Amino acid sequence: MFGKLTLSAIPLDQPIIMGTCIVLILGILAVLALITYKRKWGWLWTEWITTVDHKRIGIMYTLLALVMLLRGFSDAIMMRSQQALASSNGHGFLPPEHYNQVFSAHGTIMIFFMAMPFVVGLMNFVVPLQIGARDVAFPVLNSVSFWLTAAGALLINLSLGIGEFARTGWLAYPPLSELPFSPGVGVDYYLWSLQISGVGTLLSGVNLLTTILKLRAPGMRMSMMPVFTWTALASNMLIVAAFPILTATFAMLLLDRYLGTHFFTNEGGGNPMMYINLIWTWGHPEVYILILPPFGVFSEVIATFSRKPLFGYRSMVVATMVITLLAFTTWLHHFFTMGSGADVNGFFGITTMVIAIPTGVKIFNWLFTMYGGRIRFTSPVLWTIGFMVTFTIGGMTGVLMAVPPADFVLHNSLFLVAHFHNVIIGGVVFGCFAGLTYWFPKAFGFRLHEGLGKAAFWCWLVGFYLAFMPLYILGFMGMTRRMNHYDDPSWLPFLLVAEGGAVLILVGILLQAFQLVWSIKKRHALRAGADPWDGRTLEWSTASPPPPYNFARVPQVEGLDAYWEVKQEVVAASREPYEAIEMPRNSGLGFFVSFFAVIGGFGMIWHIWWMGILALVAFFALIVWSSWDENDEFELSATEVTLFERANPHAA
Ligand code: HEM
Ligand SMILES: [Cu+2]
Repeated sequence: MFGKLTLSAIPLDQPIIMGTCIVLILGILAVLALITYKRKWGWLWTEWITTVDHKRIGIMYTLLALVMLLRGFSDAIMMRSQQALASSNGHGFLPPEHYNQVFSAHGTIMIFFMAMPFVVGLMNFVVPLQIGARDVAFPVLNSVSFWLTAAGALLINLSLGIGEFARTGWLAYPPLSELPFSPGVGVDYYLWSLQISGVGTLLSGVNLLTTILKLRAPGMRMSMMPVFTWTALASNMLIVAAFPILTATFAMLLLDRYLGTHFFTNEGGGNPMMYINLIWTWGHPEVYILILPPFGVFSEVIATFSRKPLFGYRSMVVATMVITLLAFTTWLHHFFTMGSGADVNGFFGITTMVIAIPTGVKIFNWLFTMYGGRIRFTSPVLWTIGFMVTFTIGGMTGVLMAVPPADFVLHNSLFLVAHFHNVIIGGVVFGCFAGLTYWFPKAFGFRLHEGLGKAAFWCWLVGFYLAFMPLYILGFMGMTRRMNHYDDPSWLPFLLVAEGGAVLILVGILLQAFQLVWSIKKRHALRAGADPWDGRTLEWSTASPPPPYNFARVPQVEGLDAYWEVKQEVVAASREPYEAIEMPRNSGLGFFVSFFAVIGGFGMIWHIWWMGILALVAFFALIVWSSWDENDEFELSATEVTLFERANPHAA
């Protein structure tokens, strides 16, 4: 009846896990009680859960990312503390099988449920506003995408209290992830959660791609698109091309585990290296899916706060597109040690180094934009400068590892761990924070407190260098990654410094949490108008927060930096009366579909076949049934539009 699920699935003997679970359950109950007490259920349902408004969906993605950042960071600080304690005779507080789950959980959650939702959330919120559109191309599908991502996040986090996390690292390499070596439910949690959220990501990619190609305001040729929109276009092209590979690869591993096929086994004609080739054919493009939109954020931030058009717009666009193409030609640099021979390794080493050229072009463009500009050193600018320095160091260590003989020495060492955190924190995370502080006033109508934001930035920056520079040295000293215990006492001082860095990052995160609470409390004093930064692109031409329809009159675009041009010209406001606007209706489809996805995934993970199959049938039935729903739009009357526009004056 309940498959493999018994009471012993709950790790009652593990005080750390049980303590965490109790705190989490109490926290969730408190939130639910508060919502009930304040009678906010109806509001939550109509304004958020069933919304199809791209801005609200973007905000929910970002919120999910911030919550998952806390989870991923808790794992990180546990690992840092373990390694600070587990030298020579010390054994730390995490036994090996638990440590393996912690690094797997950290990597998986940070990439799939922190970085991805953050980037997708920013794109969702900003892109339609930047191109002068009223929403994305398929608003209901957008909500389905978000809820599938949330479903994946929920499912994988259930493994904390029911069952276990995979111990196979963030990419679950076979043969370790095959049934004989990982008989528990950890890998199944991993696979089903990522399949569900992966479908969500793919659908969102299709949606944003269509939006950018089809819904640009009249007059906005592709050569007039803001750079963030260009990078979003590139990122979503990569999503559409790469995510099906991930889904197919995981599907094969699932078949191996559930039906005894031999795609990636060692025996029966299988080949584990096939998995590693496939997963990195997705995986290398994935790093560009994550980094290109932050490149776009930095471009917007630099242009705005230097009060200059971006230097080298065309070369920026070309560089972005070159990176997009090259992203698919470098996957083998993740396993030079496979033994494919000097020629193959040489080829992939060179393609990897070639990517440094368009990236360098971008760095110089940003520098030249700042050169001679009247720069305002706001916190988005600090994140950007922190990025330029940090990312350049990370990029150079990447080029170093693209040299196959060097990689043979550094492969799987802490040097690698330092390298990828160097680019992913210095690039993606800093970029997301820059974007968050930059567009926050647009989303909510008030700014985040600057002083607290700057303090958080400095904690993150200094904390990052303390936490990761020692790992480069440790890598050269021979310390491999994923170690629960070590016997070489000369490593300890470096690991202690790294622990200090992680604690400083923790202070940064706490400051950010405080910044959010404080800014909400002081929102009247921090109130921002439509255009708080003197922006250049269309999102700043509508009210903050924008009305559901974004633009009362669809803007007419005549060139690059569309809004900046308008501001220079002092155009007489149009006196034409407003017209009624067709709006998409709210939809519960995303929520219900994801509900069944969680139940279905849970059933499949625990081999509760009736539950898994029933829920998956319900999942598909709901999608098919909803496609007959034709009553999906309503009209917002001209009077309502006029009332809103009169109450919220803004330039265009
Ligand atoms: C915020 C501070 C962070 C700290 C202190 C930190 C620390 C660590 C540590 C100690 C490890 C394990 C190293 C080992 O193998 O021994 C690790 C692995 C990893 N981290 Fe982070 N990390 C942080 C942020 C991030 C972020 C933001 C991401 C991605 C967006 C990320 C992605 C990963 C991945 C993919 C792994 C590899 C997991 C594996 O071995 O399978 N980390 N991190
Ligand atoms: Cu790569």
